[in-house]
Amino acid sequence: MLGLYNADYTKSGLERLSGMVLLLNAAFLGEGCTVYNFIHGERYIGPVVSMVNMVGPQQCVKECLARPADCGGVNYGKTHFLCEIVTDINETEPATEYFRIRLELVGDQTECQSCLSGEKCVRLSSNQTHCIQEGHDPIDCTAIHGFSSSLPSGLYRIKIPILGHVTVVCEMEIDGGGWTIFQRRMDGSEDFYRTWAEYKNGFGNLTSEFWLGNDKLHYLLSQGSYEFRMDMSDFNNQTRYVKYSSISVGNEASKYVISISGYSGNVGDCFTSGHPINNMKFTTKDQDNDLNSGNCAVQYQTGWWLKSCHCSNPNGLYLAGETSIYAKGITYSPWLTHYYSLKTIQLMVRRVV
Ligand SMILES: [Ca+2]
Repeated sequence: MLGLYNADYTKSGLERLSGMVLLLNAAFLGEGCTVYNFIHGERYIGPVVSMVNMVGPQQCVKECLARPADCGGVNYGKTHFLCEIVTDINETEPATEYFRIRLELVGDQTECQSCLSGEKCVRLSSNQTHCIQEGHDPIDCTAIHGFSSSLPSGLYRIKIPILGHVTVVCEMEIDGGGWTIFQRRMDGSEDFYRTWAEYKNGFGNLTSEFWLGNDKLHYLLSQGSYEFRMDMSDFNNQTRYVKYSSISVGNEASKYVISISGYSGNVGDCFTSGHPINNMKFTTKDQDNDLNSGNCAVQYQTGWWLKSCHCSNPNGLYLAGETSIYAKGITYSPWLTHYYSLKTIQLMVRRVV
């Protein structure tokens, strides 16, 4: 069984986002557990016995597992997707663009021995295992939160219709937890002025800024009744949120038409009044489905459910605070007008059970 976690996971607010929990292959037969600790901003001095370019951290860990004799840990270079296999892990050095992964064999299988035949033993965090019936993979973060309400925020693997296994970011603390995050802005590291195909499939980095993808969102929400919440902050670290008791998103043939209702929150409603997104289709720079004579996505450098055009622009440009540029930033006009681009914004859904 594999499990990845970050032991330093007690921070609050958006600081947590840099310390992600990653559960790799969250379903393994119980043969004892190797736990992987991510330490950001550091690398092992080595020696490095092998370097592999252009692979993800998951593949990097697999490379390590494939050579147990000489892999003591791995360095992962985020900029160039560089995987370094190292033998000696006694010495480390600061390295901004890296994280190192320490492998640690834990447990003696006793927790897993309680699983019945036909069940999988799944390690969901550093200290908890759960028995899951075959064919009962978690369908969203609400299900994972249901296994244990003490599970931390971070990356988890879920299984949704048609698309199968998908890695998602779960928010396990805000408003009771159990939220599946489908969009996040935090530092301007990602370009959100993207094409239809890119919004369809998703883009970005799950540990920082990303759009999960319209197909994934559609199939995720097709599994039940979901509520929606958006959290935002400005550069004075003030926060606001809005919440809607119901959200659904159609398939690509419908142009991902969104249905949203049941507003609450501590700032004015943007999604069911003003320029409501309710019943709107998704529009990108290369596919105009809005109600404006032009293309609102082009006009406001975004991709979103646009009417003619918007009250809030979560996927707008990262303009970082006050700006003279009207409504192209990450704006939420009832709060800070269309001349202020927010510091962070996060959109998420939770199944109503
Ligand atoms: Ca139009």
